[in-house]
Amino acid sequence: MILPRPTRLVRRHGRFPLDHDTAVLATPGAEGAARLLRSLLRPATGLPLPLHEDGRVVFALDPRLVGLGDEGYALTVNEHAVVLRAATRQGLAHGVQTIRQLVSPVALGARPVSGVDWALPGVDIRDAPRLPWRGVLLDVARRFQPIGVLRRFVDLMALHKLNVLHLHLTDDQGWRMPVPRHPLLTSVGAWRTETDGDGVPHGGAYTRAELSALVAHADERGVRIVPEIEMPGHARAALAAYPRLGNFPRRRLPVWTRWGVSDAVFGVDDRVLEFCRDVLDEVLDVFPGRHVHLGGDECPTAEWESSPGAWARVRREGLAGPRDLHGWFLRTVAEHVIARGRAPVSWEPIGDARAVVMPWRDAADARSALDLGHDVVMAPHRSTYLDYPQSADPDEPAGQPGLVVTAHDVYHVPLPHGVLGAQCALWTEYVPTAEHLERLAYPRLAALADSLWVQRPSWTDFTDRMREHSARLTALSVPSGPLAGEEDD
Ligand code: TNX
Repeated sequence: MILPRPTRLVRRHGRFPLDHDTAVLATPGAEGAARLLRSLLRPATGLPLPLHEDGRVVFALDPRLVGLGDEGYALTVNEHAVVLRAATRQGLAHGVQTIRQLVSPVALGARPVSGVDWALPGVDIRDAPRLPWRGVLLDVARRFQPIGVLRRFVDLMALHKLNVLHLHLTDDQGWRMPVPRHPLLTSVGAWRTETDGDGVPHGGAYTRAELSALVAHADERGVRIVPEIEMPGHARAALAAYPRLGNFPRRRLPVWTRWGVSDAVFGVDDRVLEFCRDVLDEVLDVFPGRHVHLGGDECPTAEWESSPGAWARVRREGLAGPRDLHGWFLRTVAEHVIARGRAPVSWEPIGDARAVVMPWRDAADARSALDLGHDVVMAPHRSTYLDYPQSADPDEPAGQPGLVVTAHDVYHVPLPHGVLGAQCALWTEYVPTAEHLERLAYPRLAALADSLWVQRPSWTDFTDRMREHSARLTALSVPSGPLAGEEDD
């Protein structure tokens, strides 16, 4: 049983044997998908799957294939051949994951297994997602994760045909992306002396080469990365590196060692805007995707209220008061992103600048954002925040207190008509290890993936699929949590 459930799947007679003689034929542009399948199956099966013009596993990139959208694919398996066709490389990448799921679950493991029949069952599949934005936020600012953890995170997303990794790269507690013109962002801003009084220093940053390689790795798997640089709040790591970016330039602040929302926010003079443009230019360079997230959440205005520089800006821009500086700041920076041909994303609507908005407080906020003409990606915390525990079981690892978000809650994330999709968020204040991260992510991300992909989501159908899918997660050593939730729809 494939997860997410394919749009249309018909079983056919016959099986296609995958063995040491099986070769792959790829049309121009489809070689990447062929390579991907080989690298995914190789560790457990040992099958060489070489490229050969007589290959009977056929990968075809065919831009004239219509009716399957940007991400769809068509797959036929019978006793003679496997034929995967798609109009885009992303469609092929999703098809590869389906082929992988048609093989025995042990094929997903990292170590060689013998004595297993790797044959594929005969099928006829036409498949395409219901919604185009099926995402996950990963907060690497609160806890730095080595790049290998991110690669594996992308691999697991791809298995579920999730297609957007929203990388939360900066926050009060750390800055993870190097910007050559502002080297202290990572030499200072990536490090904090301790967290919550534990006395243990924490930090780390990626290199540009690592991030570029991650972009390419994700792209081969049909996943795009939306980088987020937080502004004007959640900016204390940047202020620790460059105090002049703050409202009180002579004040020295360390990278924050507590959780919560720091009062220290960006100042509003021209040098700060110039800095933000520099940072974003580097971000646009490293991350070629259309969307760039500007943050924009939880920005206390107390500092602006008491800063003469902020009042000067209020007068210069003809604003009603310091509270309006938040919208002004984001609008100004968003214009820069738009001028570079990209699309800004933010947690709140940015005035009249068209943006992708992610309502996170309440699903009802989506309606007003849609009415204002924004694109909307649902991120309401009650159904998508994976830092909350996924069951009330006392053995459940600790998370953000206050709420339980079950797989059932995620599956039923509200999707008002007209939204682009939804995403889950893995904030990491309460997530100390990479293992804990995966434990929180699954099976809830599988629930999100199925709910956004299939045309008519059904919780019962999903849980049936999940029983088989768990064997795949086990083969991949994913320490997944309980499938908690209601028993029916
Ligand atoms: C709210 S939602 C945040 C994050 C925290 C999270 C903790 C949003 C845009 N901001 O900064 O990590 O809650 O659950």
